[in-house]
Amino acid sequence: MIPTWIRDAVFYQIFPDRFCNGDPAIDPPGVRPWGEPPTREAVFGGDLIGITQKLDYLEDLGVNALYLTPVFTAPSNHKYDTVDYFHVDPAFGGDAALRTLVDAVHARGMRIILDGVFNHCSDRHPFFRDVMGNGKNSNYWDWFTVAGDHVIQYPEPNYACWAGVRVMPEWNHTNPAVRDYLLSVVRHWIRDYGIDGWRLDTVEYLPPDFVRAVRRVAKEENPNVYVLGEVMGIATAWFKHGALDGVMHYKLWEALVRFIAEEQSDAREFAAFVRSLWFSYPSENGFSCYTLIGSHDKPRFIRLAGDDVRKLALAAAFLFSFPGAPAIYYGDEVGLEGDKDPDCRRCFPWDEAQWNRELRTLFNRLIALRQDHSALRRGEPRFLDAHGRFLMLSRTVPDEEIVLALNAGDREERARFSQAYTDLVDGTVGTEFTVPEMGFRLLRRG
Ligand SMILES: [Ca+2]
Repeated sequence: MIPTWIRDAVFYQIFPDRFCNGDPAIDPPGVRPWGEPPTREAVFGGDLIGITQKLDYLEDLGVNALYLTPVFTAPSNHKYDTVDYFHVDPAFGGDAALRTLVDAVHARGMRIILDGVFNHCSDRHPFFRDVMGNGKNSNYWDWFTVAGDHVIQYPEPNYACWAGVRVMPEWNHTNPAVRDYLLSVVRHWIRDYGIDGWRLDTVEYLPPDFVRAVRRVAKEENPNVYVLGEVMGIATAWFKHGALDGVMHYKLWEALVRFIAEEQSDAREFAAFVRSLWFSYPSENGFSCYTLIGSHDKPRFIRLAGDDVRKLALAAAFLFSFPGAPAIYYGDEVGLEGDKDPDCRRCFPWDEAQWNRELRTLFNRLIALRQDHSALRRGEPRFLDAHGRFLMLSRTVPDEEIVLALNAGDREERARFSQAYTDLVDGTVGTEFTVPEMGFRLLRRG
């Protein structure tokens, strides 16, 4: 039921308006200069043509799966307010640009998943417009939840809307016609465009049986499709009921922020929490989570870490040594800065002079090591040690064991073994290794 490719996936998350402007001719009105600090409303002209143009960059980095935040026609820069679920936004290049991108991604042996926003739409969606115009006489009246006999938007909306935001009316999922409509969207982009999965927005606000239906119809179209949920809390129930393959692992992200970025917990607390999290989920789901150190909804990790690049490197080392498909939020690999939304959605700096080269090299190396060693992708995780700010995490498959020795403290530590291990980077062999302050080693048994 869960596609096996997810165990070998390394994701790259793209916010399309901010990654690359491949075609300025289709820019929306009012585009701001590339690299200017983003505001809530600013548009920068990034598009899917730009992503296709940068596939060499992504392949060189080593990622093999893309997650795009919403691409369907919508008025905002983030496009979580869909107007037309069956067409890609013209400013992103329209349907043709998505087809070209999907085909180009597949030609490189890579995958691509899209963002499905099925909790709500835009108040400019034609069905909601119809309700606004015709009230109870609208054919779509019971597609939404309106208190009264006509829509009121000001001063307060009288209909269910996302987080009380009037421009995002919520679908009435108790109406079977609504479900059929949204499920036809799920099918369309798999069947007609060959996308490899859906990331489902705000899953915790959707009826669980609807989420289960999304997963079911997605797999009917293609059993190899990946169904990922945005779940901020503990995801056990979603897995128990077969509603999702994996979740965006925000609980692991929180633990990394507390232990490494903010130094609010020690290695023992971190390891205990991560271990209990691991055992809370069925192992096949744990291996299929999307593990992250950044997203469009959180301040950049480097900012949370007080701009200490070494902390970002340690978090990345842990992520790439832990089960789940590790994800890079565009720009994290070159040290792109950013505070909470909208600042965490800055334009990708294509001027290489602005890149942190060491960081970029580190991400390259971590991806390559993960792809070279199946233990890092498929091995069972086990903490061998966790004290102070030092931990050792083992990953084991039948013919290989790899140990991450991670030192998030300001004193040198030692990793000791009863038999010989080999450092995967510098080739040193021994039974005892120094691990520098704010540093790590990846060691293979034998
Ligand atoms: Ca453009």
